[in-house]
Amino acid sequence: MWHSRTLTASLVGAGAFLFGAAGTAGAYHTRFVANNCNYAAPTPTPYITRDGSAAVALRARHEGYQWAGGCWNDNDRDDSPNDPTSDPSTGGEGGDCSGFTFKVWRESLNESDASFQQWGMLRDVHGPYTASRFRWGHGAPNITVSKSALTKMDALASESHIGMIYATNADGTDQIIEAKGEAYGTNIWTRTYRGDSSYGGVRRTGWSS
Ligand SMILES: [Ca+2]
Ligand SMILES: [Ca+2]
Repeated sequence: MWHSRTLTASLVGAGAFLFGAAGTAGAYHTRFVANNCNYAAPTPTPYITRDGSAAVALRARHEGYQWAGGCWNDNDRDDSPNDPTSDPSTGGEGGDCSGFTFKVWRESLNESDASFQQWGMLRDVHGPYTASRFRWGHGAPNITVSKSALTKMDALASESHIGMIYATNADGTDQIIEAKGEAYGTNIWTRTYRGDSSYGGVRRTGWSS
């Protein structure tokens, strides 16, 4: 979701820098990424299942949210709470909605490459897709699909958000696993995105099962 806010972020970031230069800002920084994350190359994986992908996603449950981020641990707590939501450079724990989806779907940084790439939990990577770009099926691995055809670990995406389907409830709502926001972190919530016309169905192609 960060792309559409890049200009705003730049302006706010510039302001934060000036403020920081005065020596009074920056106390919120946990330096989570700097202290915990890495830039290791991904491991190509020829076989990927929806259940396996759900297990990968569950490791991020109860972890933090970081705008434009993509690095988390598995201690079931947000290690970087209360970061300013307007600042994409706080270096906190967690993915944002699209970074989380990118990593769980094991996508490549190369948008024309549909292969599966396993990124470590502590690998700081967001990937090239915003929620909006997922929404419209951008990138070789991604397609749009009818919402009625969606199944486990497919996604519902809007111009500003994306979440993956962990399970579907009897009443037609979905249990969505998503990186929701700074105040919420990453978790599973029952959502009505499927019935919301601003959301479309999105699928990562190539699953083994
Ligand atoms: Ca954590
Ligand atoms: Ca945070």
